[in-house]
This record gives sequence, structure tokens and C-alpha cells, in this order.
Amino acid sequence: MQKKITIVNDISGFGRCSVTVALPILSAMGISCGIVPTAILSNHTEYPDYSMLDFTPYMNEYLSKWKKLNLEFDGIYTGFLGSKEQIQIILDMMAQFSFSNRIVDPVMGDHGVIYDSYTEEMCEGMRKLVAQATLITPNVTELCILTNHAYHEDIAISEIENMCQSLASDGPARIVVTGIEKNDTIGNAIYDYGKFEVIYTKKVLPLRPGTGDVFASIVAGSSLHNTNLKDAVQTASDFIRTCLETSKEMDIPINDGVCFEEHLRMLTNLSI
Ligand code: PXL
Repeated sequence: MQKKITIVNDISGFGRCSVTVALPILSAMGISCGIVPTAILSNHTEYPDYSMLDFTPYMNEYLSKWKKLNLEFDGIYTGFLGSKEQIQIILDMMAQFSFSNRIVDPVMGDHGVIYDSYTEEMCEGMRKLVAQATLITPNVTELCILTNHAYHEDIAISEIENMCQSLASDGPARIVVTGIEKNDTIGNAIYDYGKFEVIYTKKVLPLRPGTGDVFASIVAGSSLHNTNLKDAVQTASDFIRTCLETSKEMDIPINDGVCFEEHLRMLTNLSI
């Protein structure tokens, strides 16, 4: 049976992030995707200027039609949210559609900085959403926000493990912490039902926006395919390293994100 996932994320018209990353990656992984847009942007917010239409007022009507169609999914995968009200809408969706895989990428910030559009109330709401997830993929900044831990450079691995344990105690049993920078390597920590380990890969500069979306999309697809979490993380980090090398060779502007199109075939046989 083909697996089906609902992607709840923004549509950024340009700049390889959110839906324009999740849809091709999950499709390449053989998963059928439904889309619930949270916002429509001309381009992502790392560019100097952008326009954004918040989709909140349309979401309940949109989802009522899905309900009428009796749509059923194996999973939900949420990313960038456009308003605090969307958190309750997603919690209601989780109750109504009973997704067995609930993957939350708590997109809130990076490198110690919270994104422009994120308020403290939204961070609070994100803590509630994360508590309902089966798997989450925060970066180090987001892990700190979720656990009310002060962010600092050179965070110790033991601090990351403690934060994972505290989040998992009343929330997701599986956590992948992305982008742990250590000299010329990048680590990804895996917390899988109490077992904790970190795998490192060579850092390919420059780092690019949308990398977290590529990572979370592969981990989400692997979760639907019941792939072992460590193997999923290894696949995601190998894929990203390859794509970052190509992005550099092709001289893709940093804000245009991770050039993944050339390598999608690396993901097509994973489910077989
Ligand atoms: O990649 C995360 C992301 C998602 N959506 C929007 C963003 C960003 C990061 O900048 O701006 C709109």
C-alpha cells in the first residue's frame, strides 16, 4: 500500500524551503502528499524583502472539505507556521484525522536567533504541539527554545542529551537534533526511545536556508516507511552533504537554498 502524508507548511514561491522542498522529496520517496498551506510568501524570509499572506482564515473551511472527502493519511508533517491560531488548528486536525505518525519540525529560528515572524506566544504554542508529536526535528536553537534553555555557542553534547530527555518525558519519544556544529563537522543527535547518540559528517560551507527542511522531509518519509531512525539520519546527512557540494559547484546563491534536484534519485529506492 502506498503511504500518504499531510504536509502542513508554507508555500514560499522562491528559495527552496518548506513545501517546495518537502513535496519533491516525499514524492521521490514514493509517498503521496496532501498539502495544507500555512502561509503563501513571495520568497522565504532570509531574503532582504518578502510578502506574506497568512492562510489561517481559510484553513478550517479547507479542512472541512477534506473531512467531507473522508481523506485518511498515515502521517502528518508540520513545518513553518503563519500564526499562533494555526497551532490549535493542527491540534484539532491531529484529533480528527488520527495520524499514527506525527512529525513536527518546530521551525522557529536558527543560530540562536528566533525568526522575525515568531512571537513568544507562538513558541509557547509550539511546546504544546511538540508534546503531541511522535517525532520532532529541532535544530539546536529550537531545542533550547522548546526547553527554556539559554542558547550559547559550543553547547555540550551532554546538555543536548538532557534537553532531549526532558522534552521526551512528556512528549515525543523520538527526537533528531540537527546542525550541531563542531569545528569542521556537523553533528545530528538521535534520541530514540531513551537511546541517545550523535553522528557526525563533514561540514560543507556555506550553510544554506532550507537545509532543515530537506533534513526533516527525509526523516518524515523514513518514519512512514518504518526505517530505523539512525539509518534515516545517515541518509539525510549524506544527501545534504552531496547537495551542498553540488550547490557550491553550480554557484547557487546562498539564499536560493540547497540544490537537491540533481540528486533526488538517491532517495527513490529507499522504500524498497
Ligand atoms: O526553512 C525554514 C523556513 C520556512 N519557511 C519560511 C522561512 C524559513 C526560513 O527562513 O522563511 C517562510
